[in-house]
Amino acid sequence: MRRLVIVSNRVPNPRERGPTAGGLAVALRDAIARRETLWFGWSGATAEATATEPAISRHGQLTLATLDLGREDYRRYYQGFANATLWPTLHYRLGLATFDRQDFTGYCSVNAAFAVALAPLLRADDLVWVHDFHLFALGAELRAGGAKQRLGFFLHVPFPPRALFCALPRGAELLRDLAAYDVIGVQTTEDAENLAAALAAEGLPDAAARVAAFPIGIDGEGFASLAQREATKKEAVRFRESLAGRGLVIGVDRLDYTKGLPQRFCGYGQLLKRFPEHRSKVTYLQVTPVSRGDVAQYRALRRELDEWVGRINGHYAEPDWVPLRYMTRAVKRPVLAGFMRGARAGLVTPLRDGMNLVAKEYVAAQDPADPGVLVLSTGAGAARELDGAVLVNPLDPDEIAEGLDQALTMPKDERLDRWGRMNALVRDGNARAWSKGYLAALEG
Ligand code: ADQ
Repeated sequence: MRRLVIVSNRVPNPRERGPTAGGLAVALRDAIARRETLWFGWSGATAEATATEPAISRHGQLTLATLDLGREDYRRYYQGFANATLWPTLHYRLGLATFDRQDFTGYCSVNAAFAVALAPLLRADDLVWVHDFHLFALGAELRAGGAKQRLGFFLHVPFPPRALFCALPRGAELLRDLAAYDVIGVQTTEDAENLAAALAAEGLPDAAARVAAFPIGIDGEGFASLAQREATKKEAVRFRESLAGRGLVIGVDRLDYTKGLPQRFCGYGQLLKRFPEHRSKVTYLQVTPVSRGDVAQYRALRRELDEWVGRINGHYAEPDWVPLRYMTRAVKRPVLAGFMRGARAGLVTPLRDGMNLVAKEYVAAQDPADPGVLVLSTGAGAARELDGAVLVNPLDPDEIAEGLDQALTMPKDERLDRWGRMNALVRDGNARAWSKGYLAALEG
């Protein structure tokens, strides 16, 4: 079996195995377990200058090769072009994108530095799988250095319509870089159509033909047994008791402006206003650890959410009832899994999301005998697959309120029917099927 080379912005910490590992590490676990793998990327540490020699560590069949980033490169490539330019643009938020030519130069030079450091580690028959928007240019840099291996790319976030992407300065250059890859994977057919149209319009019809959708999945069975186990543990029991028999609505997201949190909080406020029968009968727990706290837009979002929480609780709380429990500290994934199982509704309303794994995790976590209802944004890639969800437009707080009301009052027969359809999909379209399907395409 050919060796797999994974390249991503961050390389996971090898100590974080099992339920604490990040999304990508979980999604790729099966692929890694089956064959010899080299995982290359940023160490997560910064230094005076970007390293030229990777640090190598071996863990059985898996070898990790990591580079420290120079502080200026970190600022230009990571905080700058990747997070402040590409992230908002790819999520259809052109108005939030900033462009700085030096950031773009920093982005290109880190992609080039990755290629130079990776090239000597490659074997002739390696399969190279590059992940996400931080590394659009890596394939072209590897080709420029003479790489002949099969090179694959997978974009975890959405790809917007061509006119939107091409409004980005240097957007055309990034499309030409993408053409270096043999397989160009995205999450949904909508993303695939958008990206193929952009490549074709750039005069790259062959690259357009290499674009395909590979919707990412989770380890549904693993998450289901985790949730079942955790629901009986001390933390989940104490939490359940604190609800005093009230129905639970749960939201789990990174603090990010793509996740639609102000609209979601407003929607919950509308539920309490327009459907007063739910007052004192329901509790909404939102777990949202702060991410990218050093970016101004994220600090502003945090303030906005603090205000929403104060407004809703100030207006509706009773001495013995807090309508919205909001946490910006991280809660461990296993504990969250146990909480999800006890929730009558999972509220997942990103404005745009490549897939959204929380939606699939919520489905997997449910008790098959008495499942809750997923209220899901039409802007999440997961909405293309999870047709048993109550779908809502995440920009319309009233629609969110109506969706929540529908979820909280849904008869058991309907809940069972909707959940059964979604659960079959989550189990079959799992992480293993995703990596297997992608690698089969990459092997050609
Ligand atoms: P993310 O934007 O990080 O991922 P998502 O897919 O929802 O979004 O979550 C990834 C993982 O992080 C999930 O396993 C989830 O449980 C965990 N997580 C999220 N919030 C958490 C919290 N508060 N506490 C603990 N764990 C939390 C990007 C894209 C997505 C795409 C994934 C995978 O933006 O659209 O689905 O990659 O391709």
